[in-house]
Amino acid sequence: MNTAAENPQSPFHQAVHAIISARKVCILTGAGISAESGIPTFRDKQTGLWENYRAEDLANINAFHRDPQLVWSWYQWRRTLVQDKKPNPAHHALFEWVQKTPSTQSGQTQEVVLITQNVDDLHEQAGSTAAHLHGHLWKNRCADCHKPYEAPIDYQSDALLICEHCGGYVRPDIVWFGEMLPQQAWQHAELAASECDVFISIGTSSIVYPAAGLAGLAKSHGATIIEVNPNPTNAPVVDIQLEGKAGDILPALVAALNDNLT
Ligand code: BV8
Ligand code: ZN
Repeated sequence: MNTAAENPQSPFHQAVHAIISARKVCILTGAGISAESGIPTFRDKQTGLWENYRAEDLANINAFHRDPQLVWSWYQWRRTLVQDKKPNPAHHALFEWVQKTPSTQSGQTQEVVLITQNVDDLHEQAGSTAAHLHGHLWKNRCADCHKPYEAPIDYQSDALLICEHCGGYVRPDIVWFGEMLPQQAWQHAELAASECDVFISIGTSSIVYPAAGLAGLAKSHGATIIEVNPNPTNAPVVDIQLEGKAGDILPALVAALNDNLT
């Protein structure tokens, strides 16, 4: 019996065909690509101390101004959760794809741009370079003068840290709800989405803007939109739905590409 991967009409084959003929590919990842590494996704129910809080209610500047200790403790807790987590086969497959500087069927070098909404560093641990639209869980800066805070931090401690330059509180260098995205990363993402022939959305519920608007931007410029998610968003913008876990689909996809891309 034909499995999905063998059936030439399957979404998997359609995706491979679209990618091997694409000169430019833009990949956007969300929390779902890190799920198989053991990092809860952004909308997973929180656990323990934090089960009565919604991430959106803590990841915003008003919450930090209202109760800096609560928000800082939440990030310190998340850091203890994430610090021992490692990349999974999906992260490694993306690195392998880009690292092999693939060329298309017509022999042109294929350009692959990786954009992430995630604040973990699992793409970097796997060797990839990713543009971070929402910042970095491991970086900190002053909430007032915005100077980076680079002293080592004990993630087990909840003690609020004070900026040596202005006495302000130290906060994670992360984009909170209601805050602008880092200009350089956002412009890089907009350019990559508007120029690509194929846009692949991996492990995101496509709820948070402006990142969730990138697929529509790519589509408006003629790109084919592929989604990798075990729970399809069924967004009208998606052309090819690859229903499944990133850790299963990405290695199979890159293996199929390797057969077609030199
Ligand atoms: C902005 C850092 C301009 C925090 C994050 C009022 C005022 C201002 C703006 C707004 C407003 N009202 C609405 C907005 C826009 C707002 C927004 O979009 N809100 C949503 C809730 C509607 N956006 C903003 O505020 C942005 N800024 O607009 O600035 C501005 C500024 C001022 C005034 C006006 C305009 C800033 C958004 C950034 C927020 N920060 N993260 C932190 O991490 O602590 S966003 C947060 O959500 C995470 O970064 C996460 O990456 C992101 C998206 O979530 P997902 O990655 O999609 O994760 P999720 O859990 O939702 O889904 C996981 C998916 O994986 C699921 O689909 C699941 O099925 C799938 N999955 C599970 N397992 C697997 C899998 N997939 C594959 N394989 C698996 N194994
Ligand atoms: Zn300061």
